[in-house]
Amino acid sequence: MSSHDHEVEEVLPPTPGDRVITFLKRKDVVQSFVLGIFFTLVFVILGRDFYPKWMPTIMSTDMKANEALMVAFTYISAPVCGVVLGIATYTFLNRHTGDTPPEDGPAIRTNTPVVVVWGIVSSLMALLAIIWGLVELNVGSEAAASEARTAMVVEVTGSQWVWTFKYPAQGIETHELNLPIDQPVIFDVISSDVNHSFWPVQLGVKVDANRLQTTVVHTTPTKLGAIDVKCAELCGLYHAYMETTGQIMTAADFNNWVTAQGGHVA
Ligand SMILES: [Cu+2]
Repeated sequence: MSSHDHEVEEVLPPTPGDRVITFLKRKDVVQSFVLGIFFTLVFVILGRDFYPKWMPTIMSTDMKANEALMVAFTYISAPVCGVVLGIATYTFLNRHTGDTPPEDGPAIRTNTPVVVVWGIVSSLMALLAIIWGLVELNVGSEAAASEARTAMVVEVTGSQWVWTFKYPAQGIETHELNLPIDQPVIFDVISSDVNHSFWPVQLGVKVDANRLQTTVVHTTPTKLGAIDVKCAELCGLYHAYMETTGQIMTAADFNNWVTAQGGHVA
């Protein structure tokens, strides 16, 4: 390179566009990016095909909605996890190469384009989550309003450390939560002592059980089989053991069970 060429280079400072192109051509940046895309795809595949398999069985429309939400949020977060893991992996694989690390670019906090882009992107993500949540809430309460007349009521009482289920229309009280399939159900939830949280896992609903204040949650079981009922609010020494089971049954089986408990078919 002649001294003349050298002078010309120094006279023209790199434009922001040049700096971006130089940055994107860097070997470490390209390789981290490729690794980032690889890990993003891994998370997308895990989120679509594997995570749902590890969830509790879907036995209501609420649980189905929970699954859809989890899958969507996995997709949204996949590029973030992918890029971070890509950079970490590149760094790990090249830790012994002895290269001098490239000089730092401008700090992120003073880099206006980065701040603006990231501000907008993260706001849109937060907005999506809020709107999604509000729509789901609204769908749930509309469905509840239309089902209120036909719904079966179960009065749920949490107490240290046992769940009690009272079926007022059937006149029975038990500690196992049996429900007929495809029958809307309203849970009136209350506590007789400290705060608990009523969580019939496979039905995809969870609500606080407070003293003196009934909280209401509704769902419709859509699949036959066993369910787990847990307490999801730390409530004392045996909180971890405050769990029971139940069955989603056919209407006929449910009526037989009610009769066997000494109740009457509603
Ligand atoms: Cu508890």
